[in-house]
Amino acid sequence: MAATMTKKDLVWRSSTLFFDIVYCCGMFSRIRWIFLFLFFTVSQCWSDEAYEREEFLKREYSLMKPYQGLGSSSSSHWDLLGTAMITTEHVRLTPDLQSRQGAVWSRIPCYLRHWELQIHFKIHGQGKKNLNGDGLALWFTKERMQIGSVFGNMDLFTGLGVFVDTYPNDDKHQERVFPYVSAMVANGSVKYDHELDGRPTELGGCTAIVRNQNHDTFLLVRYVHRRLTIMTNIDGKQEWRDCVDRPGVHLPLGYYFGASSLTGDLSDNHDLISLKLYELTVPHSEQEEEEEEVTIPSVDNMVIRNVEIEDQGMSGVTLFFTIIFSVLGCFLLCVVGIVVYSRWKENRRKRFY
Ligand SMILES: [Ca+2]
Repeated sequence: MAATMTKKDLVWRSSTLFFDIVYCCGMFSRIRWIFLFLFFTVSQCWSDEAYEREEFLKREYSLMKPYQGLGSSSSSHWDLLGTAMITTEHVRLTPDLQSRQGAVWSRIPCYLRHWELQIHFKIHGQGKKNLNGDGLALWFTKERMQIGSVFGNMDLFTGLGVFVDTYPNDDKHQERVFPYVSAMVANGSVKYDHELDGRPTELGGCTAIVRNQNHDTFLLVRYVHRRLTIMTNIDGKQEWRDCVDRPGVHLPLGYYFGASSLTGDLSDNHDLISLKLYELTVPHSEQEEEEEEVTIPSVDNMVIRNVEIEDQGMSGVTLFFTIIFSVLGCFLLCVVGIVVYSRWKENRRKRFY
């Protein structure tokens, strides 16, 4: 936004100055039309370049310093939950202590079609590498203000979750380097699988060495024309790197933005410095006009299903007791059958004599 305004201002000021000079010199008529033609051509090129140039910060969905009245006042746009607390420098979702859960949730449902969320965060703590946990998550969901096991939020959520997972629970897959950023879209019937670090349901992801860094670390989540893009800026070089790029992601309007975090046996400070939401103005596509309103989150070419029920089936303990009770039942039926049969046989014999 700032970059565009500067360029356009510069062009406009230059044009005004140029008109004055040209007018003074009496050459106004022909040159004016040539100049106007050039000006509009250049402006058109800039506006076609990219939607970032037309972005607008939406303060009602953003969380920035100073965090005055956050959570407590009625005019605040955000609520705090669990261990989340405000300092002058950040909103600390969890301290570097075991078994803590904290979150911040936007109070206003978001009806923007195209948006970009930039997250400035810091994860740091005393624990050595892989002796820290569990990470933080960003949310765009139907539900809000629920404490739970998925990075401090409820399981079986409806919407989008973006996870900065700092602890590798699944030690069988050593090829993946943690911390790891991944995304998941769920429709209220899918569990996040902690033991597998969410692998069965992830849309994509990337390694992001974000812990105990001295420089600032950022994450970007962009949703434009049903395309979900996640980028990281974590090297202190002010460069965005691609992490997830997935078309065909259908998210309903009217969901809530949130951020949450959880510590278990292992811990970290999970600090949120800012959440900035930009509305992106993008060229309207005919395809978009034809599309029906999304009511249930979904992803093209991906079946969102209940992993727990379909994949695990009957557990070992359940199977053991089912067999035991079946055998006992059969035995009992046989005993009853034998008793009834011998009584009947005895009665029959008595009748004969
Ligand atoms: Ca994990």
